[in-house]
Amino acid sequence: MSFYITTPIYYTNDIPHIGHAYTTIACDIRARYNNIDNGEVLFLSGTDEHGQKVEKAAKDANIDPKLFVDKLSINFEKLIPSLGCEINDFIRTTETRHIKAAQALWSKLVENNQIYLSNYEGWYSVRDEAFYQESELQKVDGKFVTKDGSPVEWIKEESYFFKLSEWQEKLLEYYESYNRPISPESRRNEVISFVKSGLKDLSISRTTFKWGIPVPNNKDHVMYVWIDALCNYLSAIGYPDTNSNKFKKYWPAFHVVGKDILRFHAVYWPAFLMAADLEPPLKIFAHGWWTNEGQKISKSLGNVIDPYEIINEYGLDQIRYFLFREVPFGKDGNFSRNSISTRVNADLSNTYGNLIQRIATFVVKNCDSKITPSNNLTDKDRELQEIIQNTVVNYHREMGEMLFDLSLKNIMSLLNEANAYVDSQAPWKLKTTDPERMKVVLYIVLNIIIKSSIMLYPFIPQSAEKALSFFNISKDQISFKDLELLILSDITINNPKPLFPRID
Ligand code: ME8
Repeated sequence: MSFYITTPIYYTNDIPHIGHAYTTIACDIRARYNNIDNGEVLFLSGTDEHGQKVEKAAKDANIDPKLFVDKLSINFEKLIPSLGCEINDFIRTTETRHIKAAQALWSKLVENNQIYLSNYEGWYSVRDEAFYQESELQKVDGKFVTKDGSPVEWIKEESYFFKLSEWQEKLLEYYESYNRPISPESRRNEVISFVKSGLKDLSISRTTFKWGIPVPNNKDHVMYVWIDALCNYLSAIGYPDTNSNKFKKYWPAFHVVGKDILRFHAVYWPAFLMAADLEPPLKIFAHGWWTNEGQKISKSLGNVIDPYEIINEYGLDQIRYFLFREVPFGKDGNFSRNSISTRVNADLSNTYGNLIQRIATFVVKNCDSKITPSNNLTDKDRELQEIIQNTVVNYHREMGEMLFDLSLKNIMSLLNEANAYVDSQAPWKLKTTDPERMKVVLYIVLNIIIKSSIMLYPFIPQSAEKALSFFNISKDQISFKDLELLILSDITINNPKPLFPRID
C-alpha cells in the first residue's frame, strides 16, 4: 500500500540541531519499515523559508533574504544523508512549484467563501511565528512573554482571516474518525480540549513586511507563514492537480511533528484542507522534546547539540539507536553522554554484536561456514520459536503505532533469550558429544540473529545491512516474509567483522 510520510519543514534562520535530526530520523525509521516489501513510499522533507523570523535573520546577517535562505537550506538538505536517512523529495517554500500550490490553495479557499478581509489587533511572537491570546501569556520583568518564554509584540494591521470558527464540529468529528488521527493520546486530548474551548477566526496574511508569498489579487499582503508552510505537503505531490496519479496515490499524508507545532498541524491544517474540499491528514504524530544533560536546549545557554558532532563521536547507528530506544517516541527525553555509552554498550555491543560475532565465527570455524535446516526440535527449541513469533507479531503492531522504544526493547529481549540459550546449550561442548544437536542449536540462533537484524534494519540500517551481509542477505533481499517461522534454507556465512566496538 502506498504511504506518504513528512517531516516538518525546517526554518532557514539557523543551522540544524538535534531536534531536526530527531524528527527526520523518526520519519526515516517509519519510511524504511513501510518500504520493506513495498516500494510505494514517499518520504518528504524540506525547508520553511518565508516569514518575519527568517527575514529578520537575513537582515541581522546583512544578506538578501533569498541568498540567505539558499545558503541555509543546503545545510538541512546535506544533513539528511548524514543521518542515514533516505528521502524521496526535498521541498523549499521559495520554489515555484510551492508558490503556485500555495496560491492555488488560497484561491480555492476564497472560492469556497472561507476567507474575508478585516483588521487584526493582538499579540504576535516572531520566534514562534504565532498569534497569542493574552490569556496564553505571562508577565516577566513587566513584559508579556509566552509560556516558553518567547517575546511577543502587539501588532495592528489589515489582515485576511480564515473562518476557522466554522470548523469546530467538523474538526471534532475528524478527531473521532476511524483511525483516530492524532497521537499520542495525551496530545490528542489537549487538541480536543483546545478545539472544544471555542475557535476564533485565524489571521492568515501580513502587511508589515514583504518576505512571503504574495496573496493572489492583493499585492499589499503576503501569506501568513504557517498557511504557506503547511501547504508544502500538497505542493510536493503536485497540488492543485488533484487528479494526478501521484496525488491520488499519496494523499492523505502521515505527518510527524514536534509537540510545539501540533496545534498548527492538528487544528489549522485539517481545517484548511477540509475548507478546500481535500481530505484531512491520515495521521499527525507529535513527538516530545530533548533536554541536554537535564537542561532546556537553547542558543542562549550555549548547549545546542550539533548532530554531526555526536555522530562523529559515537557513530551514526549508535545515535539512531539511542534516540529511539532511550525515550518513548512522544515523550520528552534527556540527552546524556553517560546514557549513550551505557545503552550502546549493553544493547548493541554486548547483546547484539557479540552474539553475531561469536556464533558466526563458530559456524565458519566448525561447520564449514554452512548450516542446514533441521526439524528435529526439542521442547526448549519450540519454546524459543514461540518467543520469536510473538516478538514478530508485536513488532508489526509497535511499528504501526510508532512505539519505537518498545519494539527495540522486545528485539533486545529476544536477543537476550538467544544469548541465554547459547550459554545453556553450549554448542562448543556439543561439537564433540552431539554434532547433530549442535547444528540444530546454531540453526535456531542464526534464525534469531537474522530475524532481529531484519527488524532492526529500519533503526540501524547500515549496521543491520552489514550484519545481514555476513549471512549473504543483501539490502534488496530484506523481506518481512523471512520473519515468518523458521528460515527453511541453508544458511551460508561469511567471516563476520565487529559491528559495535565498545564505547569507553
Ligand atoms: O517549527 N527536541 O521549524 P523548526 C526535539 N518551520 N525536537 C525539537 C527540539 C528539541 N529540543 N527543538 C526543536 C518549524 N525541535 C516550522 C515547521 S511545518 C509545516 C513548519 C523540533 O525548524 C520541533 O518540535 O523551528 C519541530 O518539530 C522541528 O524541530 C522543526 O522546528
